[in-house]
Formats: sequence, structure tokens, C-alpha cells
Amino acid sequence: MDEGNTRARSSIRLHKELSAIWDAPPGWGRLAAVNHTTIGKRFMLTAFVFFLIGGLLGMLIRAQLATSGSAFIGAPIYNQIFTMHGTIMMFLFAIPMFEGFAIYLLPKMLGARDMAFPRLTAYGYWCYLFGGSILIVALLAGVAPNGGWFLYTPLNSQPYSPGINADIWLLGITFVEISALSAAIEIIVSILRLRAPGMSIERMPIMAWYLLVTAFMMLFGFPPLILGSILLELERAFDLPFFDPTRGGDSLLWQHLFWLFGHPEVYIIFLPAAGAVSMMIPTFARHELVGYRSVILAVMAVGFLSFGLWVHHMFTVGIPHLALAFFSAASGLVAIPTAVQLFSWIATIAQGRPRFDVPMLYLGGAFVVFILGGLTGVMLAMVPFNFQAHDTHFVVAHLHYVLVGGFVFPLLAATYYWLPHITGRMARHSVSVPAFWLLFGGFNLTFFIMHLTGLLGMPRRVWTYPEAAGWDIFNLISSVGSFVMAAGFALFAVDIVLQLRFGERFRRNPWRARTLEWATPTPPPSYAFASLPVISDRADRLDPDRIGPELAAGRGYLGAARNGWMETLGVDIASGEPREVVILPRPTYLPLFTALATGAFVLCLLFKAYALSIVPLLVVLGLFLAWTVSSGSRRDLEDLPIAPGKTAPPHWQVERPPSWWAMSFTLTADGVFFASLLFGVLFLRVVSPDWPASQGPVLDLRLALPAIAAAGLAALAGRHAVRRLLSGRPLAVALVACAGAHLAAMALLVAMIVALGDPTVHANRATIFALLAFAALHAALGMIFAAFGLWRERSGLLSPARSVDLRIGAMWHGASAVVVTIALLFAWIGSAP
Ligand code: HEM
Ligand SMILES: [Cu+2]
Repeated sequence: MDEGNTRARSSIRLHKELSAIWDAPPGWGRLAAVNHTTIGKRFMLTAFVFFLIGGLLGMLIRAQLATSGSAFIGAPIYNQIFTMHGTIMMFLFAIPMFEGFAIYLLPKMLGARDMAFPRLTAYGYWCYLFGGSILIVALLAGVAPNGGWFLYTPLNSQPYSPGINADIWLLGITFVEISALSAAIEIIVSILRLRAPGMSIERMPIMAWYLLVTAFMMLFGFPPLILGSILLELERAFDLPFFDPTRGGDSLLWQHLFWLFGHPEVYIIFLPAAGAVSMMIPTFARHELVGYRSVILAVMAVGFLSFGLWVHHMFTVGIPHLALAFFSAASGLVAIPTAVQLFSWIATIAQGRPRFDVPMLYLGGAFVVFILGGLTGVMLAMVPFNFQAHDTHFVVAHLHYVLVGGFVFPLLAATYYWLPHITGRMARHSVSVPAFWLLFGGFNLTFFIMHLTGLLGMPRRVWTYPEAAGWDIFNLISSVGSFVMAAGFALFAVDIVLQLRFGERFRRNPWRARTLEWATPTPPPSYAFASLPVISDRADRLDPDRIGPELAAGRGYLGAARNGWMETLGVDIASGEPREVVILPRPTYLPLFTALATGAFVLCLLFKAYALSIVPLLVVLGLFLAWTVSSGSRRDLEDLPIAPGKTAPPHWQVERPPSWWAMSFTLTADGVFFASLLFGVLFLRVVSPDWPASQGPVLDLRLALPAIAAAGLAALAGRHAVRRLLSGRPLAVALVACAGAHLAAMALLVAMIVALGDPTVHANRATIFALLAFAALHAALGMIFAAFGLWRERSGLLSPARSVDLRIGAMWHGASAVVVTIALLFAWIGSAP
């Protein structure tokens, strides 16, 4: 028998064995899927459906604005429609589309078999679906949010928006955001830890850098928004006056918290798309990306800078001149790293031997549109011009040029580029080119005109305008343009369907790309790679056509099925040396059930059934604990063979497995959240005019100091338990002491909250209430962590070698002590007589 034949047979056997382990069950079992390929596709498909809904709303807006005095939709519905259009596009389309894209592609680009926390991926998807559905149902029921996608107060405060509309935004979007935050943590950990052996951090494909920076931006950008949403919901539901200027609050606090998120958000949308461009251009230019390192630096610079720009959305609210000058200059500055990327793309094309294909056509359109949007962006960053154009259709034109040029067109290019990977078929391209010209022409017709109507003074967010204004002809052209664009999207959809039905099949790598995702079979099997590649060069200089068959034959790492385990490799963050075998969880309904319970909790809050909401909350907690039942091992294992002559321990036996990193980044997000809260407290104390210097409540130090001591004790006991575990001594007493100390801290904090009196009388009390409640929550969760450690120990899941569960708990106990101390310090300063 010849060698090729044996190899083919053995690779088929390997394929069967791995499929048996990795494939989700059929039928209803699909709901239990946790695999990144499946969930990634679901994310993208769902995001696309939301895009269609959002686009439909955009068409309705344009239909209404086509002529003056139109009677098509009245003001109340118009308000809901433009608010939902913006909300859907930003939160339910752009971000989830990026998440789905990352979830589908990342492991394949990095040479891994899945993301680090597959059940979390699935949970995130269900949360997104349910949260998004709440918003759509509200739209159909006519109670959708109607105060603009940035939900400014006081318009969206209780007195001016008494209905349920704003609550739906606050709760529904927070639901979706929490899932995005968990995706961000998962993306960071997967990029840092789950790569092919030998893929050092300097060898990562450029996309991984973009996604890493984006995920970090989400880690820092979303907590302020989540905090703002919670505070506003607390104000709406319980009258805590954080934003009410008559009781020491300040509407501008909302704007700061919102734009602290909102400005980075546009880069969170733009960067993944730019990453896709940086992957596609080298393929079509047949030349590696010019200035790979400069691009990485530029992307990081964008990440940093974008957090210093939020005030440029607030130039007209009346802020000091110096601040205006600073934020204006800083806003102009982001043009530099953006230009670095543009020049790198141009240089790549110039140095290569460019080949033309449909994705390149769409990229060309993206360049033109994005550059125009960038230019109007620099205009808007100039304060005097901003005062003129603020809240006119000029801004609407600018934002669509940036979003469509920076996200939608690259996404269309990426669809043509990567869809063959998903389907295993090549696009037909028969209607792709006319579709492009309709889209490109229609887009410019729609939005270029808006610069003019804006300069002529047409405000945004008005449902109609008088004929005397003289804007009719422009608006009509703009509306016609939007229908041309819609025809383009329809043609694009037809093109995709044609590809799915009639596209030519191919085996792998149709574009002759040089990155790893093309080394999988197409469509990819659920385990992505039958064995994992060894990378000895930069990951954009590989040869998928050679690597692919080798991996399929099981010649790489982990090229055999073992114990029915879903395995992938964990590597050293910097060097990419293999460190551990990461054993991933099997398909399960738990994420779905947990998301359902979370949704029930959100609905309880929405309908103000606060007492009832305890039930789903406890169910959520219980289900999360149930997730951990199947993880870990009851005995220490020998190192496992991973390749001829090489072994590595299972992940629960190493010092810093993915879960340890996940906890670190969760605490980072928690820290950002806390810092935003402290910022809010300081902001109100310093800026708000109606802030009594002395008549605030007095924090009782006889309660505060013991609370700090108890929280510190909990942290010490937690660390002590770890030390005892590592030296093989019994540790139950230490953990019980830890839980007890948390309980004491919590009780003291609650006592202080009660002693505070009515938190609705003044923002001073409301902020102290928020600080104390945040600290109490940390103590309560600390008790759960201690109990969890105790339960793991009783179940025999801990040993000196398997200590990570306990060390994760100890991280929380430490963080909780810091939070309690700082919160009480701030509360005490604010309450000093
Ligand atoms: C599909 C074609 C689209 C059309 C015809 C369209 C049309 C419009 C119009 C006319 C407005 C102004 C509403 C007003 O001021 O009353 C608007 C606002 C907005 N659009 Fe679009 N749009 C489209 C696509 C997009 C995309 C792809 C995004 C983002 C990814 C987006 C994000 C927004 C946002 C954030 C607003 C501001 C909403 C607000 O003021 O609350 N749009 N759109
Ligand atoms: Cu901005």
C-alpha cells in the first residue's frame, strides 16, 4: 500500500474521532452548541438581521424627510424610529457583528481549536439575542426608546419620559453590553493564551493585534456606560437624584459617562474593520503588509488616544476654554495614527503586484468614503466650526461617512473575502459589481447632500420642516439616494444567495492567502484543525496549501483524540511556547438556561417587580455555580503527551491557566467601573452648584472602621487558605473565617446604608448610597467565592497542584478589601460635617 493512501485513511479516521467529540448534537441539541464556529456564525447572522431592521428604519426616516410637511409618520413615532435606528446600528449590529467575526475567525487565525471559554461564548450569544429581542418587541409595541441613541438627561429622566421607553433602553442595552464585556475578556484571553505553538506575540497575524486592542478598549469603555445606565435607571425607578440639578445632581454627568464610552465606541467599531482591511490588502497585493510594526503601534495609539477625546461631543455644553482647546487639539491628533494605517495599505499595494477582485472594489469604496468622513471629522474637531454645525445634518453626514466607510464597506469586502471560508463555495460575482455601484452611488447621493442641508441649518432629529426653509429639493435627492442604496443591498443579498446555491466548490485557500485560517478544510469542521501547526515565521507569511494537508493528517500537535476530551493548547503569552493542554467543556444547555434566567431578571426589573426579581437572580447564581461542576479533576494527572517527545500538564494544574487571566481582566473591568463611579462622585461634588458643604449625613466611623477591618480580614483569610492548600494543610477553617469576615463587612455596610436615611433627598446621599451598595455587593460576592472554595475542597477538586480555584477566590477577596476601603474613604469625606 502506498504512503499517500495510508495517510488519507488515517486522516479520515482522525476526522471521525474528532467529529464524534466536537460536533454538537443534532436536532434540539443544537441549542446546546458552544463551538466557536457555530456561535460565530449565529452572531453574524443575527447581527445581519438587526442590520436589515435598522436599515429599514433608516429608509422610513428618509421617506418621512423626503418632503416638507410630510404626514407619513408623526413626531412620536419618528422619535422612536431614529432612536432605534441609531441604537440598533451601534449596539445590535456593529458590535455583535465584530464579536461574531472574532469568535468565528480568531481561533482559526491563531491555530487553536476554539475560544477560551466556549460556554461563555454561547451565553453571550443568547444574552445578545434576548436583549435585542426586548428592544424589537418594544418597537413593535410602540414603546421603544425615543430620546435619541445617547439617551441624554433630563430628556430621558422620569419627569420628561414617564413611560417605559427609556427603561427598555437602559435595561436591554445593559443586558447586551454585559455580554459584550464578557466577549471582550474572552477575546483577550484567547489571543494571549490560545495560539499555535511557536506563534510568539510578535508573530501574531495583524488581525489578532487589532482585535486585542479593540477588546481592551471594550474593557475600558463599557464599564462607564454600564455604570451610567445603572445610575440613570436607579434615578428613574427609585428617584435617586444623580442627574437632577434641583437636588445636587448634574445632567452633564450622564454626558461624560456616556461619551467616555461613546467616543471609544466608534473606534471599537472601526478597528476590527481596519484589521480586516489589513488582512485583505496583502492577499490581493501579493505582498506582505508594509510597516507591520508601525501599524501595530498606530493601532495601540488609536486605542489610547480615543479615550482622551470624549469631550469633543460636548463642545457646546459650556465648558472652560482651556478644555475646549485641549480636546480640540487631541481630536485632530487621532488623524495621525489613522493616516499611518492608510499609508501602510497604500504602500502595500504600491510595492505588490495587485490583483483585482470584488473585495478590492469594496475596499476602494471604503477608502473614498472613509477619507471624506475623516476630513469632516477634522472640521468638526475645530471648536468654532463645531458651534455652527452641532446637531445639524452635517453631523449626521459625517457620522455616516465614518461608520459606513469605516465599517460597512470593509464589512462587505470582508464578506466577499471570508464567506467562501464558511460555505466552501466561491462567489459568482455576476451581480457583485453592479451591487457595489448602486451602494456606492446611493450612499453618496444620500449622505453627501446632508452636508449641505446641515450647513443650511437643518437640525438633526426633527420629524419635519417647513417648506419656507428651502431644503425640499436636497432632502428629496437624499431620500431617492437612500432607495438606490437599498436596491444595492438587495442586489448584494441576491449575490450571497447565488453564492450559497451555485457557487463553485473549492478545497482550501481560494485567494492564495498566507494566514492560518485558510489552512482549515472549508467549510471548517467543528474542531477547526485536526492537529495544531508549529509556527516558525510571522503568521502572515505562511503557506496554507502546504500546512493544511499536514495538519489534517495529524502531523501537528495534539493530533490524536484522547479521553473524549476537547483539547487545545495554552501557550506562553510572549514566546508562544506550549504550556498546558486546555480541556474545554462539552456542549451543554446551561448557557441557554442561564441566559433565559438572566432575561427573566431583566424583565422583572423592567416591569418593576423588584421583589420577584430575586428569584431569577438566585437561579442565575445557582446556574453559574453549576457550570463549574464538570470542570477540574479529582486527582493530579501526569503530564500529557502533546507531540512526539513533548508533554504538558492539563490546564487546571498550571499556575496561570486561562481562567486565572479571565479573573484578572474581570477585576480590571470591575476596577474601571469603580473608577467611573468615583469619577462621578467627585464630578458631582466639585461641579454641581447645589451641593451643601455641611448638612450631609454623617458616616459613623464606629461602623466604618470595623467594616474596613472585616474586609481586610477576609482578604487575609483568603490568602491564608491558599497557603495552607499549597502546603497540604486543612483549610476549611480559613475559608469559613473568610466568609464570616465578608458577612460582617456586608452587615456593617448595610447598617451604614440604613443609617444614611432617605437617599432621594440629595445627590450627596445618593452617591454615598451608591458607594456603600457597591462595597456591600463585593462583600456578598466574596462570601460566594469563599463558599465555592469550600465546596471545591470538600469535593476533592483541590490539591497543591490544583489550586487555581482558590487563588482566583483570593484575588476577589483582595479586590473586595480595596473596594470597601476606598468606598468608605470617599463616603466619609463626602459626609464629613
Ligand atoms: C442603511 C442606510 C442608512 C440610512 C438611510 C440612514 C439614515 C439616517 C438618518 C436620516 C439619520 C438622521 C435621523 C435624524 O436626525 O432624525 C440617521 C441617524 C443615525 N444613523 Fe443612520 N442610516 C443608515 C445607516 C447607518 C449605519 C450603517 C449606522 C451605524 C453603523 C448608522 C448609525 C446612525 C446613528 C448612530 C444615527 C444617530 C441617531 C440619533 O440621532 O439618535 N446609520 N441615519
Ligand atoms: Cu468622538
